[in-house]
Amino acid sequence: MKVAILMGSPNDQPKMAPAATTLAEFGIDAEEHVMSAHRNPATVVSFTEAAREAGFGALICGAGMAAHLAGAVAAHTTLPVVGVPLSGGALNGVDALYSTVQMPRGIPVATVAVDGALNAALLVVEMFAITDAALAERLAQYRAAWGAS
Ligand code: RP5
Repeated sequence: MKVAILMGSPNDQPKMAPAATTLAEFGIDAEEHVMSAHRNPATVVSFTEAAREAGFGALICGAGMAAHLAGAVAAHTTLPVVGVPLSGGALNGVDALYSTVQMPRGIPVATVAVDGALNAALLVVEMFAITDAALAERLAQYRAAWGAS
C-alpha cells in the first residue's frame, strides 16, 4: 500500500516534507500532491474517491488557515485520514488546528500537532504495521533509536 500526502498549496511543501522523508525511511511509497479544498474542490473529490482503488492505504493532509483539506478528504473516503494543521496566517496555525481536530462525529480525522508532518507519517506506519510484522519490527527499532538520541 502507498500513502497520499496532500497539501493545499505549493508553499506548504517544506512543512510537509518530513512526511515523505519518514515514510521513505520505512520503505513505504508515497505521492505528494497539491490540491486545495477551496481552490480546486473537484480535484480533491475525484482524487479521494479513486484513492482506495489506486492502491492508497492512508491519506495525510496538510493545510493552513481554515482551508480544512483533511475534513474535505475524509468526507469522500473511508481510508484513514491524518490531518496536519499548518502554521501561518494571522492565527499562525490555531485556526488550522481547530478546524482539523474538531471534526463532527462520524467523519474522523486523526489530527497531529501544528506542523506535525513527521508524526503524521509515523501514525500511518503504525497503522500499516498492524498487519505487517516486518514493518512492526522496523518501527520498534526506530522507536528505540529515537529514545536513545
Ligand atoms: C491553504 O491556505 C494552504 O494549505 C496554505 O497553507 C494556505 C495559504 O496558501 P497560500 O496563499 O500560501 O498558497 O489552502
